[in-house]
Amino acid sequence: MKILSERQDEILKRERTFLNNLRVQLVEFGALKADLDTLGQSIAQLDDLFLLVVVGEFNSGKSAVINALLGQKLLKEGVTPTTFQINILRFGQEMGQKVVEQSHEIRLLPVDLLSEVSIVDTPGTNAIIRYHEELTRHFVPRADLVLFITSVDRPFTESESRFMGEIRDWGKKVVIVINKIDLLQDEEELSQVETFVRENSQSLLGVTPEIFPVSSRMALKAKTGQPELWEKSRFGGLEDYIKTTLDKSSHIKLKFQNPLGVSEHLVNKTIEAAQQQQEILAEDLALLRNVDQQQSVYQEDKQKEFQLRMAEVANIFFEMEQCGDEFFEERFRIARVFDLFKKERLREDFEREVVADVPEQVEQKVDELIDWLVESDLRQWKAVTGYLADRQREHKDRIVGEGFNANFMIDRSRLLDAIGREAERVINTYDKHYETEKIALDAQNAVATSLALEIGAVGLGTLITALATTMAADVTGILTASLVAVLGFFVIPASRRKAKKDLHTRLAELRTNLVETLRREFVKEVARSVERIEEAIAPYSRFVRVETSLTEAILNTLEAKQMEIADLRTEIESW
Ligand SMILES: Nc1nc2c(ncn2[C@@H]2O[C@H](COP(=O)(O)OP(=O)(O)OP(=O)(O)O)[C@@H](O)[C@H]2O)c(=O)[nH]1
Ligand SMILES: [Mg+2]
Repeated sequence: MKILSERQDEILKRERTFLNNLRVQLVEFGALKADLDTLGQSIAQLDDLFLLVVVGEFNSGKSAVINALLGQKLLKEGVTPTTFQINILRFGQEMGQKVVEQSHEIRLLPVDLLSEVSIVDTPGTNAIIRYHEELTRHFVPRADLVLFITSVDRPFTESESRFMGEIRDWGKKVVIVINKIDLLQDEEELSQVETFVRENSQSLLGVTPEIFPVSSRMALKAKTGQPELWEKSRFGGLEDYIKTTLDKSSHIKLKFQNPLGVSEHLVNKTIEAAQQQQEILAEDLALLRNVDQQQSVYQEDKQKEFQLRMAEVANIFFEMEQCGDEFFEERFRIARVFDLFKKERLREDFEREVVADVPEQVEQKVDELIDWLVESDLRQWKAVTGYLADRQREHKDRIVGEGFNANFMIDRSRLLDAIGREAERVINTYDKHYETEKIALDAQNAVATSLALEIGAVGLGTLITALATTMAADVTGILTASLVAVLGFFVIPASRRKAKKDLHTRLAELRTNLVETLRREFVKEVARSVERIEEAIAPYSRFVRVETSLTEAILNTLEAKQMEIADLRTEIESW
């Protein structure tokens, strides 16, 4: 017996595969349990594309009729109550069974017919009370056809007629099978039984149902090696009837389309959620780009500011140079030649007039620079934290539905919170004094090292004073030494020139060295500050990047599913 055409069968297989894959995908995407259940039900519906429910008194031969339909003795038959629970028979590549709840069991059997119709075998009507609820809720309402089995030896028992009344109330199509006709002597007896059953059921149902007298025992034998018994079993009529009742194209179409409608709804819902997520992520990405930009602007600003401040430092040195030139012009004169021998005095004068407060001025400039650097580092932290906090607030009130993007929203929120807390911690514990001291010390040590001076924690000013003083000693020293040797008119202008030149060279060296060293320190500091902020937001930016590509993949998958649904729909429409 075959109900579906080959094409329908193929579409059914495709649809089943599609639905099962979709379910796996939706589980992966974190779909809601309720949605998964709905999909599960619609898959089960497709698994039981047609549901044939077989009921009747115990021993009437329900299991035997099913065996005959399947063409194999797959169910246990017996003269005493044999079937103790509701068995739902479905197609399976391999035999198998699973208990679904306590009251019914799914048996998977590798019989072709079952891929088109699922059959429910039930315990005898006298034992049915226990399963009543289950049958009412699960099977009879979904049944496409109810086969009511009664047997010639005990036609239409009391419990059977009660149960038939219920089925009628469910509005189900009932077909009566009078089983075991092989037990009867002749046609006469058969027609007596038939009349009895017809009259009883008619008064019960209000209509005359289809009645099929059969011998399921003979039918099974006919299918398993004794084909000559087929006619006698009269089973063919029953099979034809089942086939034509179920094979209604429009009816099948509806059955095929229903799970697709459910799938489409779920896919669209998930796409919507994914798109929402994508929007949030796009904004997140924009924010991160903005922070990036802020960071580069911050770095550039620092560079510019540094150049300006260093130009001021350079200026101090130029002024000192001029001052030095004037000093030498003024002192290196014939008229004052004897003063030049007073080396100590000369040195002191140089210190007082030329070096003067240059070291303090330079130190102050550098201190200001460091203060400003520390201050703007803190400002940058606050700015970035501010962005993130705003971002967090923006979505905090958003109702984080359940399912799909709930986890995403929670993770994201948690990350932003963590960063917020970290930033807050940094800002609260930011010790400006300590930071400033540390940078100042670093800078000073760097300058000392680069000038090959062994001066500890004495401050940049002391350092420059020391250098300037050595310089003065040198200049005056050279001068007096040459004066002692050749005291003459020509020596003085030459010495003056040499003193000036020496001073210029030394000052240029000092200036370049100082500025270069400070620049290196400064660049390092700025980089450190940028890096610290970047490190703090790294988990968030990683999350945003990963989620962005994940969401895109999900959307691609779901869009492919939409196409597949449309495709299956067209196929079903056009068969
Ligand atoms: N002679 C004859 N015996 C049959 C026929 N069909 C079933 N039987 C026998 O009747 C007995 C009951 O058959 P089952 O198929 O177990 O009946 P059931 O309705 O499933 O019974 P429960 O599961 O106990 O409710 C078994 O011994 C079968 O071999 C038939 O067509 N002719
Ligand atoms: Mg049985």
